[in-house]
Parts: sequence; structure tokens; C-alpha cells
Amino acid sequence: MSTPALNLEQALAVPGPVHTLPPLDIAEGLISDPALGAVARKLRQGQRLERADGLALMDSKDILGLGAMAHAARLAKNGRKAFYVLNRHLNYSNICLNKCTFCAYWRDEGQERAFLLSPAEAGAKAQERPDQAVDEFHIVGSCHPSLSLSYYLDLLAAVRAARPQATLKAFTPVEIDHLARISGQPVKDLLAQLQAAGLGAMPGGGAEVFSPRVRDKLCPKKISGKRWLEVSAAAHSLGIPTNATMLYGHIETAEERVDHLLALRDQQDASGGFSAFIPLSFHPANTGLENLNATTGLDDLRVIAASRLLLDNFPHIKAYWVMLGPKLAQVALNFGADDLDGTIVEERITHMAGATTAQGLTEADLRRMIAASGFTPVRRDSFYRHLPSAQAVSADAR
Ligand code: V47
Repeated sequence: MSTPALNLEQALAVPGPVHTLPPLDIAEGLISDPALGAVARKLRQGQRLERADGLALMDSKDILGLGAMAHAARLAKNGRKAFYVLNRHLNYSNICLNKCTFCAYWRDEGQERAFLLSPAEAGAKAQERPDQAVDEFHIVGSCHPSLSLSYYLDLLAAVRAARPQATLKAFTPVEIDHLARISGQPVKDLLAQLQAAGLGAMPGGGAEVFSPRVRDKLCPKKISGKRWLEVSAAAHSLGIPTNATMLYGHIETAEERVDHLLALRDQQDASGGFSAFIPLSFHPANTGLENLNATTGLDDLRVIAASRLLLDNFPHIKAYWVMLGPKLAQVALNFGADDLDGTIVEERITHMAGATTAQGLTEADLRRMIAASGFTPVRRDSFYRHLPSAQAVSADAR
């Protein structure tokens, strides 16, 4: 299927920058934690939540109360739709200057398991399984010490040539900042050049937790949270929709989580181009924080629910099945999430940190997970436009 070019308003999944929640229908008897009572009252009146409300959400063990509130917000935003995308992750390199403590993926040049795909190799991967549709390539790598901008332009060109109809969702704000520096250009000029080369959207990685305290400890070489937001805003100003993430479950406090979410909400008010928020549960294996425990299911659901409620101006919350596991991702659809991400095919970052989930899921798996939880599966493109299920299309073609 060929995808027509988008104008700015279509490309941004929200009609205007501020998009708060309508008054929500939350039954009194569903909340057992008294601290959540005041939050529920505000939501019933359509009031925007504040920092103290966020802390009440982030500290509560009343998982059913949290779920009831987040589910009401989810229904107001997305009804009973649950989205998925036919995507493929393409990691071009793990050779990275930043060497973050929480990351098991990075390597030094020449080290065991270090890799760098040539643009031709990336193009060949993009062409694999020609019978299976790909609507989006999620292209992410590292801050490589010696590649020049021409490599990244060639990479986009090779993937684009392999599957011209797929959207290239490429390079986190961290990589974009790195490319701007190595090419000596302002971020906006660099983004315009990448956009002309086929970049259609950007993933939300590298946000971690914006707190300078956490960044100083875990990723001192990475750009600041302020810079991450500036790069995202520059993309929004060019009509490039982007995502946002938060890596939680390591050394961050509840306050730092809430402040991260509120900084994203402020940025969305200002620049309006975030499509989805993806909470990322920390996986400790093979990292510098191996002594930490993995997150619990309660914490995962709580972060998803709190995100849905605080990020009232984000159209979508993803339950990323690679990190949550498919079963909890399915449950998360009742706790505020409306998107399961996609088929993925090959995942490296979380699996190098000990994930035990599959490398990929089929469209049938995703549709079954969604339908079995009582939601309506919707195949989407990178801009949340609905697409017919590829299964239905191939069945029709028979
Ligand atoms: O940027 C690194 C995080 C991110 C670990 O935008 C870790 O649609 C857990 O950003 N344990 C990559 N997380 C994943 C990502 C993403 C995934 C799915 C969809 C989208 C989207 C974005 O994973 C990294 C970093 O923040 N990460 N190490 C770890 N040990």
C-alpha cells in the first residue's frame, strides 16, 4: 500500500498542542486508597493533575483504583481500540561513546559482540521476508566514535530503497544531537536534511530519567534532559512526530519519575508533536547495575496508569511487550495503555540485558492478545492512521 505524504497537522497525532482529559466517569467504590480519592475527584471534574497528584499515583498500592482511573482516561482518549504496527527493529551499531551504566548493549570498537552494519547490510535486512509487510522501520544505534553523516544518509537511503512504502522512524534525540555535532550543523538543519533523505518519525529512546542526579550517576556522557527535549521540539517544528520514553526501576525516586512526566507534558503543551509515551522497565542483567532487582508487575502497571493520567496531552501510551512480556502487556491494556508496539522481528537492546521474551511476534499473535482482552485490534502506521489487517488483506487476495 502506498502512503500519501502528510501535512503537519495530519502528521502530528494531536490536533493542537494542549489536549487535556474530559471529565471522567470513575465510580466511587473502585478506589480504596484514601490518597487517590482527591485525585479521582479532580479527574471527575476534568481538572489537570499536579505534582502532588502524580506522587499519590506513583506511591499507591491500590492497583485496582489506579487501573480504574487510568482505564477511564484510556477510554476517553482511544475508546476500546488497541493499536499495533507491523514494524522491524534495525540496530545499525552498538559501538557507543556514551557507555551508560544501565545499558548492556554498548561495546567499544573491536570488543566481543561489537557490531556495525554497512548500509548495504541494513538494506539487505530490510528486504528479508518479502512476503511479510513492514509499515515501519525502527532504526536506532549508538553515538559511534568515527562514522560521518554520510553513513547515516546512506543508511536511510538503503532501507528506503529496500521497502519504499515503509516509514523510517529513525534516530533518538541523543543520536540526532550527536549527528548535529559531528556534521557541524544546527539540529534543525540536520533534521531537515534527514527528513529530505526519508526520515519520517523519531523514536523516543535516550530520555532515561531527566533528573540531573540520575544522569550524573548513570549516564554522565549523555545529553541532558533539557537538550533531549530541545531536540524533540526541533523535530516537532518540522512536522516530524516523535515518541518519548522513561527508563524506570533503577535508582530513580518517585519524585524524579513524576518530574520526568511533567517535563514531557510541558514540552507537549509547547510543541505538540509527541505521539506516544513508552515506559521502559529496567532490565539489570549484564549491566553495571546487575545487583538491582527487576521491576515488579505492580510497579509496571502503576507506571503505565500514572503515565496515562499525568500525560493528558499524549494521544497514546504503549505497553512495550518486549520489556513487559506479552502477558503483562495484555493486562496493561486495562491500565491505560492503548498500543502494544509491534512485530519487532529482531530486538537487541533489552535482550542483551537479559530479556526472555521472543525476538518478534506475528500480526496474528498481536491481534489475538488484543481481542482476547476485549479490545478492538487496529493495525496502524507510524502516524496512527488505521490500516486494514494484513491478514485480512492476504485472505481477501486468496
Ligand atoms: O534508549 C537501555 C533503554 C531504550 C536498558 O519510540 C534499557 O516507539 C531496559 O527507546 N533495560 C531503547 N531499558 C528502547 C526504546 C523504544 C522501545 C520501543 C519503542 C520505542 C518507540 C522506543 O531502552 C534506550 C534506553 O532508554 N534501555 N538499557 C536496560 N538495561
